Amino acid sequence: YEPARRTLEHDALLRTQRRITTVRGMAAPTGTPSDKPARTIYDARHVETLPGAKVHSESDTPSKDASVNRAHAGLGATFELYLKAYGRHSIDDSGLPLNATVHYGAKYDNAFWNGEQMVFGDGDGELFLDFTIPVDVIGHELTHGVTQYTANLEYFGQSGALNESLSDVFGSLIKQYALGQSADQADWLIGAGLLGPEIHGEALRSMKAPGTAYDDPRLGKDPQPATMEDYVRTSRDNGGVHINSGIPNHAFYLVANALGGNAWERAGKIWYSTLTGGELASDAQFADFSRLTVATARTLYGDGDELQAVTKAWSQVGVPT
Ligand code: ASN
Ligand code: ZN
Repeated sequence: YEPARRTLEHDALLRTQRRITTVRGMAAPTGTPSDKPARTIYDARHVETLPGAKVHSESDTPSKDASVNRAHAGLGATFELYLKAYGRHSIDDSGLPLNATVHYGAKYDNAFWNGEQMVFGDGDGELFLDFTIPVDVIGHELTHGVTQYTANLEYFGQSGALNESLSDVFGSLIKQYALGQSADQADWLIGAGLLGPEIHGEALRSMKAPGTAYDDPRLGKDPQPATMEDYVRTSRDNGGVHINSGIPNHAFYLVANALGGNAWERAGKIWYSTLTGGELASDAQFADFSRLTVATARTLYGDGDELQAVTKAWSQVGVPT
């Protein structure tokens, strides 16, 4: 479970397309983007061709296919958190239509954002179930789109782990917002309900207790560190982007837990503003990100509990500010 679907070529192509758009001075989308999502679901029918057959539109009644309905709902929950909590209109803040393909490939053990759309495998039924099941996984993948349109964090090393962590943070907040859970009520897990029935584990990752999400002969043990003391140096997984994300994940959890109440409010706003504020470089390291969250907390809330919570959290995970 450590795929890398987004190719450098693909990202370069997207950048080129954006640059051409800018150079030509094409008109920015005019008018106010809609406060409703525009969702379309496709079915790959167990092959790896995208997007597959269109099977569901925004205004359609529910499908007979539970994967289609879960994908539709998850895209909606993601659109809703970004709009209601942060005033963002879809992934690009300009009302980008949200497309998703379900039943991608045969027993495909992953979900991903390919730079343009969401893709969900059915899982093999043993290690993983259908990837449309956890709403936080849907939010995680779509947040890769938000990051692509904003800080565009390079998917390698610490900037890659920050990219992964931001997807976990907002994936979890999407679930918390949808369930109306405060920080102390949330499970702080990513992918609860995704592991097969025989697997010894509860989720893919834990933000509250990184490294404890699963321990199973088939999957191994959750490799995530919670602090810099246990930072993993590896060339696998783009330099451990899904591993070291445990450190900034835990920092966010500590901030939200210290502040209490709804995590998408103060803690989430600090993280969202840091991601989208234009000061986060695409090659940002953990300490660049931590310092920006501190500056953002001060800008948004002054010298108070929020600033203290953010500073203390980074210190607890061993990242300087
Ligand atoms: N599910 C993986 C992720 O979002 C797929 C990938 O893009 N590496 O991190
Ligand atoms: Zn990811």
